[in-house]
Amino acid sequence: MTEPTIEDYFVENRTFPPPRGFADTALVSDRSLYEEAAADPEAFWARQARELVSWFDDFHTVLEWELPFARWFVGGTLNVSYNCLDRHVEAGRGDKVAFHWEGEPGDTRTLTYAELLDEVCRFANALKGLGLQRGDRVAIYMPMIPELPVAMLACTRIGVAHSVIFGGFSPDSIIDRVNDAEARAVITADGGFRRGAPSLLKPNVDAALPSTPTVEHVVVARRTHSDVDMVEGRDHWYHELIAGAGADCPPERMHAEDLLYLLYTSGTTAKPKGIMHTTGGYLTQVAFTHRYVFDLHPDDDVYWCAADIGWVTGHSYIVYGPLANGATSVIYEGTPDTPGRDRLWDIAERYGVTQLYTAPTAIRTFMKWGHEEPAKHDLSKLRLLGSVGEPINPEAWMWYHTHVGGGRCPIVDTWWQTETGAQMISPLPGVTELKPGSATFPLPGISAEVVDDHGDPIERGGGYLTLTRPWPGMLRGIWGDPERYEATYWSRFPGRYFAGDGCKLDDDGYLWLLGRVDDVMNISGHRISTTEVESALVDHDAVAEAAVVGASDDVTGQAIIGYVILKGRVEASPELVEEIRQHVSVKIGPTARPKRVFVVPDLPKTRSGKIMRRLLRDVAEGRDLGDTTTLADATVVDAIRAGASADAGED
Ligand code: 7RM
Repeated sequence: MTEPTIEDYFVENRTFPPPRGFADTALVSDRSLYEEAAADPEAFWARQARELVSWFDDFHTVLEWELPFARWFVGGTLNVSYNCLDRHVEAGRGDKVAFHWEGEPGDTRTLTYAELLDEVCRFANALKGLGLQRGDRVAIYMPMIPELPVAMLACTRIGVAHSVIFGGFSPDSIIDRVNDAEARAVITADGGFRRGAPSLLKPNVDAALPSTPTVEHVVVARRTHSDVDMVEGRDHWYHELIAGAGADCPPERMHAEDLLYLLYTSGTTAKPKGIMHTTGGYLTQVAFTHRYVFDLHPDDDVYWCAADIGWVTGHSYIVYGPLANGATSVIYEGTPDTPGRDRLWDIAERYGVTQLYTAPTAIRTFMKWGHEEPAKHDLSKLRLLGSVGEPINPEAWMWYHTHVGGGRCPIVDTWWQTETGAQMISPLPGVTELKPGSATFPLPGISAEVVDDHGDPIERGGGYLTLTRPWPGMLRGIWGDPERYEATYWSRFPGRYFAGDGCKLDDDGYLWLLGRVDDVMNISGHRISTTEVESALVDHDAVAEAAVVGASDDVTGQAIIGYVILKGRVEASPELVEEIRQHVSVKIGPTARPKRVFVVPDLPKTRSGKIMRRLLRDVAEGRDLGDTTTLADATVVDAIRAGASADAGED
C-alpha cells in the first residue's frame, strides 16, 4: 500500500516575464549561468568562489563529500570581515555608505565602509583584550542597532564564532543556547526600541547568567539609557571598550571550513539545534545569491532587507551578503507601524530604496492596513521586490506587485532555510518568467527534486522537497550532535537532504512550496497542504490572513479548521463565514473546504513571522499548549481560544 503524496489543487495561471527595462540592465539576462552550472557544478562554484571572495590562500580542492558531511574549498584561507570591509576600503570605496541605519524613534546613523572597518577593528581588539581567541564562541543578544553587525564582524575578524540570539527570546532560551555553545561572553545592550517603548535586554541576560557557568564577560551597548546593573569585572560598557581600543587589528587567516557561526533553530523536540555554518562556502553562496538574485548594482542601489538580524535572513542578507558585495543597505530598528502604518514606505522613499526584501506575513499585514499606506509615498525608485520565510499566497504576491512595486518590479520569491545558509530556489529576475506564488526553479548550482513517499522523483504533482547535491552554504552539522544531523536531514530519503517541506511541480516544471510536511492534513485519506487552503482563503476579498490546521475528527480522521483575520474588521456574520468556506470549495474543491472557520484578531507567530500551526492544533483539539518559547506574542493564543469557544459555524 502506498500512502498518497500531497494532493495538488490550487491552479494559478498568471505569468510575468521579466519587465523589458529590467532585463536590459540585469546582471543576468540569459541562461548561461544555468548551463555552466549544470555542465559542471563544482567548477561553477569554484569560479564563483574565486570571483566573489578574496582568499589569502587559494583552495586546492573544491569539494570533499562524504555523505552527509561536506567540506568546500579545502585548503583555502580567508577572513570574512576582510571580505566585507577591508577590501572595499583598499579599493578606494571607504567613503561609500555601508549602512543607513534608522532607529525606531527616528534617530539615524550613517556608517561608511571605512567607519565600519574602524569600529569593527576596535571592537575586535576589545574582545581580544577580554581574553577571547580564535575557536571560542560568543553569544550576541542585541536589538537592531549598528553595534550588532559590528559585533558579528568583530568576531569573524578574530576567528570567534558568534551565536546570535533573537532579542525577543526569554532568559530560558538564552540559557539553553549559551550553555549548548559554551559561550565565553555575551554581547548585549541595555535595551532596544519597539513600538515606541524601550524593551529591556540586559535584565534578561542577568536573569540567565546564574545558570550559564561558561560566561566570563558581558559587553553592554547603550541604546535606551535605561538603568542596568553592571557587575564589576564581568560587565563592560561597549562604548568604553571601544574608546580604549586600538584601530589596528589584522584579520585572522581562517580556513574555509572553520566555524563562522552557530544559529539555533527550534526543532520538533524542546532542545534547539545549533546549526553550524563555516567560512568559505557560506560566504561564496551568500555573495553569489545576493548579487544575482537581487541584481545588485552596488554603485546605484540602496538595498533593504527588512528582516531581523537575529534570523538567518538577517545574517545572510543584511550582514554578510550585502557587505561582501560592497552594497549600500538600510537597517531599521523597529516595528512597521511606529509611529504610523506607513513607516516602511516612508523609509523606502527617504533613502531611495531600490530593492526591498521582506516576508509574506508582513505583506499580508500591509494588505490589511490598506494600499493607501504605500500610496502616500513615492516608491518609484524600487526596481525589485523579494519575499522570504513562507509560501507567498498569490493574492499577497499580486498586492505586493501592484501596490508596492507599481506593477514594474519583478518579485523574487526565495526559498531557503537556516540550514541551507543561502537562497536555493528563486527566480533570477532578468531571466525567469514568474508565476505568483511559485519560487520557480533551483538557482544555478543547486539541484532539487520532488519525491514521493518512496523517495522516487516525481515529474508533476505534490511530494517532498529534497536536495540532491551538496551546496557551498549548507549547514555542516548540528553543534555537538552529528547523529541528530544525520537523522534529521539525511535519513528520511537516503542519499538526499530532506528539507521538511512539501512541494509540487506543475506542468511547466515550476516548484510550488506547500509548507512543512508536519502540517500536512489528512482528510479521509486526502493529503492536503496547509498552503493551498490558506491561499484559497486569502483569495476571498474579506480575508487578510489565514491559517489552517487538521484537527482530529471521528469521521474523516482529520478535519480542516481555518482561522482567518479579516480586512478592516473583527467580526463576521454567519453568512460571511459560510461564504468564506464556500470560496475554498469553488477555488480548489469541496474536499479542501474547512469544516469550521473562526474569525480571530491575530495568529500565533514566531518572531520571524511563521505561523505556529502546532499551537492552533492544540487549540482546535482542546489541549494544553506545548512549547511556546518561540512565540512572538504569548497573549494571541488566549484570545483565539476565548473566541473559538464562543464561536460556531459547522456543516
Ligand atoms: C529563510 C528562512 C525555513 C522554512 C522553510 C520553509 C519556509 C522559507 C520560503 C518558505 C515557501 C519561501 N529560514 N520558507 N522561505 N516557504 N516559500 N520562499 O525562512 O529556517 O527560518 O525557515 O521557511 O518552510 O523550510 S528558516
